[in-house]
Amino acid sequence: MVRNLILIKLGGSVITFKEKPLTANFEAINNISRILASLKIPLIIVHGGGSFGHHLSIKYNMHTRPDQYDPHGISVVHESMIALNQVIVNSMIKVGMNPYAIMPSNFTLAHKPIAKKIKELQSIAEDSIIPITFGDIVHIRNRTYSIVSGDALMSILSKTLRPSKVIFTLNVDGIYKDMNKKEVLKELDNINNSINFSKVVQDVTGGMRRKVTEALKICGSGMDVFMINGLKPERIANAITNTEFEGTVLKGLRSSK
Ligand code: IP8
Repeated sequence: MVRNLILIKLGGSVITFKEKPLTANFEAINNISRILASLKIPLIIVHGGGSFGHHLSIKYNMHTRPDQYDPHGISVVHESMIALNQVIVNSMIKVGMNPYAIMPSNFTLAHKPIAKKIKELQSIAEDSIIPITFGDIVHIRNRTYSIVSGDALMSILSKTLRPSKVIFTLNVDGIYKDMNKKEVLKELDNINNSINFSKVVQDVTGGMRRKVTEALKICGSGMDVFMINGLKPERIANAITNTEFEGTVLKGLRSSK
């Protein structure tokens, strides 16, 4: 485990207005930047697509399944993610952080990790620079492309780097035990070495389902995963500094030895 390395995903529903195409939530981004700037610890950031990448992926009918998609669609989806990344990078620079944008094609090949490149991200993070990457459309092989989600990148990075905390930010307070009562599960533990996934996800959205799937993969490798409302960023700081916070912790599977 890398001491003090924190891996954070900024969810698309936090950093953009999902129902408004190509519209960043500047206020939310700036609030997160201010909070993260106050934490002097090695960070790696991943962000989602929200109303940038997702909006255009739908328009050009592009998915995670590798296919020969419309070349123009490939270009504009990729560009939209760079545009959103720039908004976040500039917000962070303004508050004195040192973000360094890195495309997933730099450290993955057909969705598989390039361990040497990923370890390089760790060295960068230990040097007061913050690697910031994002879900993207990536080349697979023979003219085929596919969307790699920021959630999948969280799994890929966690497996190689084993950060001390893995945090997903959402636009809700955590994983709900009861959707109607908006009752948040504080902790999801592994029962008999497996987390009761079906019980957890039946009331949540597809987006949340994917997030929880990736989070469970990370838990399966022994790391705790935090699900926190990114619109209340002081909770992120509290989770990082081991102060009481509102959100859900998915407990990593520990070996029984
Ligand atoms: O929002 C999706 O990343 P996600 C990126 O983390 C694109 O699923 C290009 C749609």
